[in-house]
Amino acid sequence: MGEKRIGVCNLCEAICGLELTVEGRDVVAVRGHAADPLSRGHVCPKGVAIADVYADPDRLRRPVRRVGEGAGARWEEIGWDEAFDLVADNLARVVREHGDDALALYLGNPNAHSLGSMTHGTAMAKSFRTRNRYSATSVDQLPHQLVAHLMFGHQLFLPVPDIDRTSWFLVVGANPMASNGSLMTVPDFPQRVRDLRARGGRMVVLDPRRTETAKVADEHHFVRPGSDAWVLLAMLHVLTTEVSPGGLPTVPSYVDGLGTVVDLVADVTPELAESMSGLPAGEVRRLARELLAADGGVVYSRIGVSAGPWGTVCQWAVNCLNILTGNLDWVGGAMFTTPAIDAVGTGLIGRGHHDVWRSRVRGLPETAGELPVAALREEIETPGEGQVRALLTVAGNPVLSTPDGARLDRALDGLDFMAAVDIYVNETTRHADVILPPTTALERDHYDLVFHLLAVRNTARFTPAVFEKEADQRHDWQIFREITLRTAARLGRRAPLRKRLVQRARLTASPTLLVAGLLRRGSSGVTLKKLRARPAGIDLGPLRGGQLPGRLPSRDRRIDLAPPLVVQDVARLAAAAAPDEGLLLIGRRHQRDCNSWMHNSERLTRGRARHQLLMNPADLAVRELADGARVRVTSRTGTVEVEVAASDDLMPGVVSLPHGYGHAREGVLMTRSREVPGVSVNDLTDPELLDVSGNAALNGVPVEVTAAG
Ligand SMILES: Nc1nc2c(c(=O)[nH]1)N[C@H]1C(S)=C(S)[C@@H](COP(=O)(O)OP(=O)(O)OC[C@H]3O[C@@H](n4cnc5c(=O)[nH]c(N)nc54)[C@H](O)[C@@H]3O)O[C@H]1N2
Ligand SMILES: Nc1nc2c(c(=O)[nH]1)N[C@H]1C(S)=C(S)[C@@H](COP(=O)(O)OP(=O)(O)OC[C@H]3O[C@@H](n4cnc5c(=O)[nH]c(N)nc54)[C@H](O)[C@@H]3O)O[C@H]1N2
Ligand code: SF4
Ligand SMILES: [Mo]
Repeated sequence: MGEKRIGVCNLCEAICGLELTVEGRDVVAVRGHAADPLSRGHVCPKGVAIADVYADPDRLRRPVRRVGEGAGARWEEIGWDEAFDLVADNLARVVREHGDDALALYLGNPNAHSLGSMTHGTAMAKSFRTRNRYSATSVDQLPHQLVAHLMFGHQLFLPVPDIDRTSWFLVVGANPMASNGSLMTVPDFPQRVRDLRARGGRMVVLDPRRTETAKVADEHHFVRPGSDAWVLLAMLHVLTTEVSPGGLPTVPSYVDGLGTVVDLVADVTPELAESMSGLPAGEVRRLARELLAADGGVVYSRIGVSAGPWGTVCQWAVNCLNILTGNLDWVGGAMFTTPAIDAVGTGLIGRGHHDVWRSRVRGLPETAGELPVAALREEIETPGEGQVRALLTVAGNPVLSTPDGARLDRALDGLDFMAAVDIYVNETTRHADVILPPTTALERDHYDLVFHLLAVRNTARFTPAVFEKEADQRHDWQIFREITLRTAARLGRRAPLRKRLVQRARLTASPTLLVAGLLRRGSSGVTLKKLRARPAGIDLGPLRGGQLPGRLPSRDRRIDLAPPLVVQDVARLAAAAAPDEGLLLIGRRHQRDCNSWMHNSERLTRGRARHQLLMNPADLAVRELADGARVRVTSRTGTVEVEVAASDDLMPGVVSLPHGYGHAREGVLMTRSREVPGVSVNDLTDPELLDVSGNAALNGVPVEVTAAG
């Protein structure tokens, strides 16, 4: 029969509540938790596969150390104490011999999904005084954060589409039917869209591919990759010059810089947008007018745009569109959550900053203390003062997830020392000297410090570990604590006694204890005790409008529509040539993929292959290529060979590969993953193609496709 336990899925931003059936230490069934006020019983195939991660025989449970080099290398289990010392000794040695910046840190996506990473991982990162801090942020949402910092005064004060009440929803460069939403925690997107349409609302999608989301929308329009900026600016043009001739749209009194916006978009006509994007000028005009007329409308854009050449301009334009049409902080528009733990308001996460220093080799600006990960490879390879000689990765796989991963792969061999906090020997961690594996989702307590902040409804939920960890396992926060304290001790870094005691206390307190304290600091009335009594979660109601300007994090409580950085980049855009006439490569996600790491699950990888290069039949025909043929795809940085699949869903001139594939590499110890066909799209992406924020432009990469062999 089994026993029922409540769990939570940490595999995407939807944070679904789970109901697990367990027998002893085995999970025998996983279902959505119907009583959960946010996810309402939703679960996707990945949520069920969370049991596969827990049970995976390939998953590391004890530290391992690499013995030998190259093909002859093997992994030897070692004790925790020995592993911690090995890491601390080597990190401290490199810092002592070569300085603070010789140590680099890369934080991957699952950190955002672990409470222990949020509470203790950030403390560890701060304790390293290196400028070489990198994360998946700069291949993902960096433009969103930079724009929020510049316009609202805090990098994580991010408006969320009020999908449950909107009547007009424009989705640009996102595919929530597959991704389940991003910077929009929206469990059960399919049902919420059905509800939207049932109440007479409309969803419109702009995407170079007719995606799963496009197929359930009222309208879908193709746009050339990398051209959204012209479309969004032209919509602003319509609002500022065509809809209100002679006058200006009205904006709230706490908004500055409208005149600059009007000037910036004066020449970006819908006709210009059409020539750049392929979207007819008449449609651009209609979309702008529909947004203005909607009773609660919202523009939402995500990684198809933020990981493109004009990510920052696009995210800025999206905010401007929502503000100029009266939809920011308004029911049915782009709204701000009021979470029980307000990581923004309490200062738990800093406001952010930009360009306070630059990377050593290419002079790329930092944002909020991080450098663009597209610069990591050159910082390892280029000799000189400040060269990276040691790397610590935490829950990341930059060899598959960052541009020109193939070259980074080779560069990692040149490090003096590499350590990883990770649960697998993957394409990246295979280069490590030592890997320290933490417990996984079902073995640790969880309260979501990140995604309640970005959710379409205000809720709070604490989920105790489903299984007690085994005695010889460690939680990630315990690993971070040991690395921090032992490395600092070896470096003889002695902060003033008071500071040291506070730091030690903070590192020693469990994440759960810290959550209890943070809840007490909030004004929601939610306590850890109440959450323990109601494990499904506590509903705090729909998003609230009319919170501005009171809640604006900017020091003057005003919104800046014209940050100089954006103004300059719009000028650069105005001078840019039309997009390349050749083929442009974009990425995609599938419902049963999870970035680069769930391919070890049998239930997620059986069935029809989905790794192929998708290409419009007309583009195949002119190259005399057959559907299913093996083709060679070449970009400035690399070449891969892969099967091609004909698809009418692709805009002519555009090809698409999913990211997170390409596991068949020497030394990867993931039995099933290695058999999954496919190549890494990031062997084709280009670290020179960056948005002004430093985010990699992974979408819209010029490529050529020819017959293989
Ligand atoms: N071309 C292209 N590239 C992309 C993207 C794209 O759309 N196109 N998307 C980008 C985006 S949005 C992202 S977020 C990045 C992701 O890139 P990364 O964050 O670098 O990599 P992931 O694939 O998420 O791999 C995470 C690793 O963490 C490990 N792991 C899983 N759970 C845990 C845990 O609980 N603790 C620890 N310590 N380790 C764990 C897994 O073994 C896995 O190796 O990829 C980016 N790269
Ligand atoms: N199943 C699944 N879910 C996931 C993940 C996963 O790997 N698998 N990863 C998670 C992570 S880390 C993230 S960040 C989110 C991302 O969530 P989403 O942003 O929804 O990610 P994608 O599904 O990659 O959607 C990006 C879309 O942009 C389109 N696109 C590409 N280039 C352009 C362009 O120039 N203009 C426009 N308008 N569109 C363009 C692509 O065709 C694609 O449909 O998903 C999360 N959820
Ligand atoms: S939608 Fe996301 S959070 Fe929900 S079950 Fe699927 S992977 Fe997990
Ligand atoms: Mo991401």
